[in-house]
Amino acid sequence: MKTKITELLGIKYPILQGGMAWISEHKLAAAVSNAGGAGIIAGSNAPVDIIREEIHKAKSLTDKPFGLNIMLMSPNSEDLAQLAIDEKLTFVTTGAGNPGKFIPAWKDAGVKVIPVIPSVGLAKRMERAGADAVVAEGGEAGGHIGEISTMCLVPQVADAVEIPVIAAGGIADGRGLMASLALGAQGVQIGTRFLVAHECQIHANYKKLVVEAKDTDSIVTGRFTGHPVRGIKTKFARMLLEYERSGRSADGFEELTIGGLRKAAVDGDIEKGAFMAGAIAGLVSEEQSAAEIIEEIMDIFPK
Ligand code: TUI
Repeated sequence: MKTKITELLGIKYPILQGGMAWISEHKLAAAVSNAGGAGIIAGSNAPVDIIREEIHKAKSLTDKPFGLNIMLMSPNSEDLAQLAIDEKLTFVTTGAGNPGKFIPAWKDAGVKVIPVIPSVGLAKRMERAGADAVVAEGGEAGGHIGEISTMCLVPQVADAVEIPVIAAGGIADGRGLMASLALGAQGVQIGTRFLVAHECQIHANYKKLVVEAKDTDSIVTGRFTGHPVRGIKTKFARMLLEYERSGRSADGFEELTIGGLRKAAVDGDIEKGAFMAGAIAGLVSEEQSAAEIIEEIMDIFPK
């Protein structure tokens, strides 16, 4: 399948794997890239040396293009921005902020820039700053999210910018890809379904929660902090919702949730983990290899 995104990144299928902090490591990224999509290593909060090693390991597993996700709220973002240049990566995606100040250096180095954005205004700003494409991420996505649903965001962003748009949030199968293309996107970014890929090295408890989730098992916590996060509705997540409804302080809330994603992904801690996942988790019902996932997504398109 050829779209502006397959052309831009030199990939077979217009499917990016979400750059998920604490989750998207070299093994998953390389498997997705080998299967014809675009794998992404998440920079997370990790020291730059660890991420350099992750990139080297991915390069040992694939000769296909893959990218680096930089979470702009994290203190290592400057170092990671340089790392993408030093490692001559095909592309970077950015989240949770404005990557404008890094874009000229990436462009000079030939690193393609794909900011993740939750609104039309930011998409336009990123296009003016020189972005090569944007990921328009709707509020159905897992993790830190914006307010607008994917169905409403994607066509508005597609109308507002000339650069290609990648849809994200609530997409897990071929129907989601087809719908995204109908909305004006040139590709999709998928996170939740890749959580349960065999090559994804998160704790088994995390995968089990995603596989067993039904449609109503996804909730958003922390709206009152200004950093809403979507994840699986565990007992802990329900407690957080009660906390925010009780009118207690945002500082106390942050203290409760700090390190929650690590606790989920690494320790599988059901009691205190933040099992971030998208609203489409209910559709994800089996663990498969990254290649099986991608082949299944592409299955509904004529060969
Ligand atoms: O970044 C994400 N999703 C994430 S980051 C993350 S790590 C985390 N851990 C604990 C608490 C909170 C986060 C988990 N999930 N998605 C991309 C995304 N970017 N969603 C929303 C945005 C965004 C928000 C504001 C992008 C730009 C932006 O700009 C603000 C400005 O004007 O600078």
